[in-house]
Amino acid sequence: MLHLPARIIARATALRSANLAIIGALVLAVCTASAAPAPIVLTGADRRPATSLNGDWASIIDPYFSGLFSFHHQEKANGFFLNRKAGHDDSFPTEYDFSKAPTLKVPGDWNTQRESLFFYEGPVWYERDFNYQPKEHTRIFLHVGAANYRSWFWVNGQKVCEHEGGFTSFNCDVTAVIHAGANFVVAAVDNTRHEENVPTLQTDWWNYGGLTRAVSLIEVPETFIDQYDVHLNDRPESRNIPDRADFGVVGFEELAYIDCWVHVVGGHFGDKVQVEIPELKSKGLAVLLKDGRARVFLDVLGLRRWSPENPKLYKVRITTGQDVIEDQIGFRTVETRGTQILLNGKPIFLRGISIHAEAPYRTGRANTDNDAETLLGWAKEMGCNFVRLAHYPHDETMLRAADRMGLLVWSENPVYWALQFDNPKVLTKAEQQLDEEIGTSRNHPAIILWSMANETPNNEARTQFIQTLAARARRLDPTRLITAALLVRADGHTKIVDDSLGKALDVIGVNEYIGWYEQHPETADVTEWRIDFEKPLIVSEFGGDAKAGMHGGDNDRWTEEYQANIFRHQLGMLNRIPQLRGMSPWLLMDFRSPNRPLVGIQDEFNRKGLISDQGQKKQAFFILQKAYKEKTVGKPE
Ligand code: GCB
Repeated sequence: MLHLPARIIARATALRSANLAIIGALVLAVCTASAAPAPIVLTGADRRPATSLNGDWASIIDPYFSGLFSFHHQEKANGFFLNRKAGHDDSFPTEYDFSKAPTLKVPGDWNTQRESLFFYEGPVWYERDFNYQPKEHTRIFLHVGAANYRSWFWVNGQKVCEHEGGFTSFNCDVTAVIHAGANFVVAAVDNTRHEENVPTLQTDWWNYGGLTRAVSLIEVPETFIDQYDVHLNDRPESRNIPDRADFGVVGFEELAYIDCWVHVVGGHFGDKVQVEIPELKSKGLAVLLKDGRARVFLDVLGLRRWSPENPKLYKVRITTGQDVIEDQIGFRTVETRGTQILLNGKPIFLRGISIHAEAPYRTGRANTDNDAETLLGWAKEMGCNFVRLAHYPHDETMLRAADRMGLLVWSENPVYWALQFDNPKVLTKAEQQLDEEIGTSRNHPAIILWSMANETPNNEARTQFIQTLAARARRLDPTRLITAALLVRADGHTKIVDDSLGKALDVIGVNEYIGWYEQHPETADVTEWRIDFEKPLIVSEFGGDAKAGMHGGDNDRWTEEYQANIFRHQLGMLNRIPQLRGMSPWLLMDFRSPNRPLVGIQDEFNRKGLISDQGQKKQAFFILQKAYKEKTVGKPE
């Protein structure tokens, strides 16, 4: 192995950066700036100094939405967002008063905070007073971690934004309306289900409403870093810049290539953007092009790659003008070769488990570091190196924890079951949520798979719709793999995977419930698989319900023994599928679902967890743990 003095590397990097301006100018010809201003993404928002607006917010339940709409259903000019007090204006009665209203905690779903709201679906108003001292020459964003499903925001009575989609973060520009001293923010959040929504009317999880994730104010300089992408590139030739041979570093095996792009809002052509990884003593500099992006390339020595065994994260500092952001990023590659999944160039078997964002012990929407660490801690204890974060983007705390703990992640958008696939408006909604998911989460080394959909009907409109999403995801992020959880067909005892959507995927996911929704656990022993794609396969769901503490024979439904029996037979069957590269059984912990009314057993919980919502491990947990720890399931790596 050759050892090259750091000096030469630095010079190589500097030369490369100098070349960038010229290359950048050429690239300009093909880059067109879009007409409408793009929404502000704020990648790494949780890494920026912020004023938290978490805590108690006054709340008014408004099932007919009369706080926003008049008796002829027109948007009011004097809705609840004005935050008047009862008796404030004697020419017209004010029939609400936030200062007298009960509070709801933010972040939090309303369903588990107040008994009367348990099944509530509809609009709820939130109000919070706050003090603020804006600095000059800054922009201020109200950053909302998630509001399920539609939301409207006003600051000091002025509308600042509307948003649709319950599982992604967004930013409302409040610069023009916030002032020094006392301010107030009002939000209306509506979780009514509609056929045209993503997800649509039918799901198998609780429709938790509210400001379910953290809310804060983020202040940035007028010119600020909106998005950035920093990743390891094992194919430096794709950089399309002079080869390293030009710098006399041929054959230098320890050299690693880190490619970055940075999108700056408010910047000018030629502004400098710097990316630095202090621990690796590496810096790269480039200039901003007319589309507001700079591409920065670092050549680094001595990189320790991120992996489940060694989840090494580096501090990465990005600077332009007055703005600086420091993130914690790990570097790894992921790709497929035939039916293999390669992590850092080596075949890997994904020993996984599916997880809903359901809070352990207290139930409700998970949204704290503690929730994330408990859930992912159980996954680690079970021997997992992989988690499927179903069925929507999980929050930043979960992804940060996965980065730290070394768990590979399948991240999923909420294209679940039967959306209106032939409705272009629905596609736009799904695209928007995908953009937000990828835009905000693109630097998590843990995420290796973007999942486009779960169990969708196999028809032309569906295939078109999801192919469009898959193409978009590849454009937004060519560094990760695209998957979806497909349904399988059966012909006697043969399971057939031939859904035409498979063509658009890098990795095929399939869900099956042998032993629960079909036949008996033992049927798995005689089941064969025909997979019509030469691609890696992940069995993204299997399992069955068991109430923790309920016991009986192997064939008594709802008992721990029955669930354990399903797992035993499934593992045997899965080991007979040559192209199986991973699994994420359904699922880690019981979760609330209104589809599960069986009294005394389900009580509105889907009981397919290997752990109960109160943390009680069921027998199947230990069966999977043994198989994962002893590596008796899956191919040796
Ligand atoms: C599925 C769905 C999942 C459900 C699960 C079940 O196939 O993908 O969302 O919760 O089955 O328990 O029925």
